[in-house]
Amino acid sequence: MPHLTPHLYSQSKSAQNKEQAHFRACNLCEAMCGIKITHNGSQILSIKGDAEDPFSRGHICPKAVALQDIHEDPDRIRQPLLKTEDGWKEIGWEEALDRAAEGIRRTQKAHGKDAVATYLGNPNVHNTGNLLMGRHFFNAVRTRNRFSATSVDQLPHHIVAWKLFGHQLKIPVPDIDHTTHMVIIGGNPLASNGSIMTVPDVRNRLKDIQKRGGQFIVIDPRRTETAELADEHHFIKPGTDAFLLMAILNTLFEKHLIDTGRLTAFLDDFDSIKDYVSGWTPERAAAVTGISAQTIHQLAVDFGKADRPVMYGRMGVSVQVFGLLCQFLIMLINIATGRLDEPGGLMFTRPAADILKQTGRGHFGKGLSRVRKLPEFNGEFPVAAMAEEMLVEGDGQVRGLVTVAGNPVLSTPNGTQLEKGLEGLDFMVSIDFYLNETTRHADLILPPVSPLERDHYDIIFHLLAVRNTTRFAGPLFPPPAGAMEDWQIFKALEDRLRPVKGLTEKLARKFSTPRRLLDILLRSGPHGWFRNPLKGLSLKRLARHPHGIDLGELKPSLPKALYTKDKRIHLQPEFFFNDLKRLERFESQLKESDTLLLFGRRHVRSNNSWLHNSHRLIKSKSRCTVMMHPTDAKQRGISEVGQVSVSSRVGNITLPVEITDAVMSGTISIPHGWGHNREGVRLQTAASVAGQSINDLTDDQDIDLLSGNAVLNGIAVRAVAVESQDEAAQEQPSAQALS
Ligand SMILES: Nc1nc2c(c(=O)[nH]1)N[C@H]1C(S)=C(S)[C@@H](COP(=O)(O)OP(=O)(O)OC[C@H]3O[C@@H](n4cnc5c(=O)[nH]c(N)nc54)[C@H](O)[C@@H]3O)O[C@H]1N2
Ligand SMILES: Nc1nc2c(c(=O)[nH]1)N[C@H]1C(S)=C(S)[C@@H](COP(=O)(O)OP(=O)(O)OC[C@H]3O[C@@H](n4cnc5c(=O)[nH]c(N)nc54)[C@H](O)[C@@H]3O)O[C@H]1N2
Ligand code: SF4
Ligand SMILES: [Mo]
Repeated sequence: MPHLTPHLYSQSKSAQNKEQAHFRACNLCEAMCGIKITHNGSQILSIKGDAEDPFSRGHICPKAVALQDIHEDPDRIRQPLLKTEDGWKEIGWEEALDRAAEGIRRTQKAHGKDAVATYLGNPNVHNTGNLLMGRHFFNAVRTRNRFSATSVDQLPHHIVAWKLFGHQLKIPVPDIDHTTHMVIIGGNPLASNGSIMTVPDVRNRLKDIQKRGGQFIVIDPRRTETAELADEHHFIKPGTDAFLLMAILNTLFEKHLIDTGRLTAFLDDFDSIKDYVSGWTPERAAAVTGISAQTIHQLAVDFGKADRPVMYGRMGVSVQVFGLLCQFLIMLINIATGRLDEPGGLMFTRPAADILKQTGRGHFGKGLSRVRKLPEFNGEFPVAAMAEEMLVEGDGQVRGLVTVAGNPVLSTPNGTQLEKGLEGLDFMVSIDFYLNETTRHADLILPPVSPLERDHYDIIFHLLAVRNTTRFAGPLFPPPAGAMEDWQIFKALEDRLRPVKGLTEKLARKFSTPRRLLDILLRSGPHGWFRNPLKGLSLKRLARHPHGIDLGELKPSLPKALYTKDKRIHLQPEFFFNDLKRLERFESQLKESDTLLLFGRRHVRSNNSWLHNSHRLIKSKSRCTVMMHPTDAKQRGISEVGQVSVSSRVGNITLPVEITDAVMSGTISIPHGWGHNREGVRLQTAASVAGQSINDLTDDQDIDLLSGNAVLNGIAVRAVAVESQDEAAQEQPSAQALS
């Protein structure tokens, strides 16, 4: 294959001042909407939906224009920054990379290689180069102290996929285009645009279920945008879904609505399930969930009798105290009714670039974290343990950190404590293009190019999409002279920290590029050139289709597509149901307490912590509020226009209240990703609407013990009215005061 010049696949002509169109997929969320960027060679004129994208059909959300705002943002870092006594100083790339490597080397030499930790944030998954070249990063910074946003997110999905199907990424997705009965538990696709379910234009796809005569049901402590559109919505007390799911499964058995169908032939360990769930009745679940026994019974029967049902659960059931048990139960309900690998049920994709064979299948508990002895999954420890690894003194203490595309101060539990950990580090380097709440603690910031200055191919989101499609785009604009992509930074660090001597090794490293790897993946994939030299895909062929190519609906693929050696599904109920003892203890606790429970929310104009610097996205009224039910507000004397001070074991924040019956009484909701008022943050627009961070309330000690995933929903809190800012300041308890 010829050496590829960086812009071979760029669709844009170099002619300046001439209006032209560039097509790519938006990389901001998981929906991968096709976009049409009109520009004149150097300036973006507009960003619109790409009507010719076979998957997104022209749909975009208000965030798409933020791609322009990020690109043009004067606050976006374009040159490496070094922290000096006189503040941040721009330095050249060679010096920056040398200093980064030196800092890592020095820390590892003094305290051992595990003394440098790594944290990888969410945008890594939206960055083709980072996904394909990640091994160069981990080869550069060899350490067992690896952390990422996975354990404040989808970790339970990986564990279920690994246990049952033999590969952590073999995750089935709801076939939303063919279902007639969809139950959405703890997901709000109308705001999030779908997750572990890539589903552009989700509003119309949900409405289509109704148009086909079907229905969809939402289970959520808030009457969300999705719930508003649904046929049914049921409030549930945060963190209690496992009771509901046990009761639904139990009722399916009781009412003889179990039929594992085609799966029976390759399904292990199903026989014991009935015994595990017996006794977990709708009445029992009603006592703790807030959903009536009658409704729970009906939910089960309707699901069992529906034509093509599917059950789907997302953040609300993943990042809570029984995250893994919930995701297992949801999978089990789909399996028990024969809905896995069936049209309209939970289905596997057939991505054109399939990385499953190239990636680790997963392992669990091979190592334990130093302080709390929490198990790793696939080489990563739960991020809830990151701060203590820095703060608790002793052998093996973390003294250095490399972050890539992450903002753990705002996104992981007990962010304030993490900041203390970061302050004490000997060395920290961040690969990021913003000076934010996390990167402000770094000694050095290495900024990669803007998302529009690089190739884009959705390695992960095609894998999780409700339809098989494929789409590639080169950069819209050439990167400025000397600028580096993340993966180039990875390799530059690797060259400095792990130089190779032999010519073959040197060449292998030099020629390892995302484009070459992607080309190989496409050629060797199920739609590839190796199978069909005349028409099969290669990167070059794909690049001729700027709107992407439709590869058809999802098709049944089991048992062949399983990654288990014996091509059978291993339910391993003893592993998951071991957690029922903990569930019983939790049940007693719930009955004794009437604490206010805090849960999160997303808004279509935010994207975790990092899009608030786009004026267009934040200009309407402040969204960082405490949503509270009228009854709860009244009890506490909180008025419509007031401020409310919320405290948990670990901290306290004060925010404006929004009194609404859209949240269940006994619960409050605060969005995450806010709190931009920390000193030294260089996000001018975001700072003007700073808000506060919910993760100054979430507790690093509160985890789903079965998986190690953080608990970000269902946090016990106290809320009081605040009349004045002075009073708010007085309300700040120390962490000890509440513990
Ligand atoms: N606009 C926007 N889109 C995004 C993002 C964003 O920040 N903004 N983030 C992206 C990312 S990284 C992700 S992971 C996805 C997440 O995608 P989703 O999971 O669809 O997003 P959330 O809005 O967090 O939905 C979680 C829902 O669970 C509910 N919930 C909370 N606690 C519980 C509970 O205990 N039980 C039940 N049943 N429900 C509960 C919440 O009220 C909320 O409606 O969104 C992605 N898309
Ligand atoms: N309470 C609560 N907390 C949550 C959640 C919740 O629902 N409730 N959701 C959780 C979830 S699902 C997630 S995924 C996490 C997200 O947690 P994180 O990934 O830690 O945080 P982000 O806000 O996504 O920060 C992304 C960072 O990446 C940078 N960035 C963007 N693109 C690139 C790039 O291409 N290269 C590089 N090098 N940097 C880039 C941005 O500048 C920003 O600093 O938050 C979690 N935290
Ligand atoms: S839904 Fe997601 S992918 Fe689509 S335009 Fe909005 S942010 Fe981009
Ligand atoms: Mo996420």
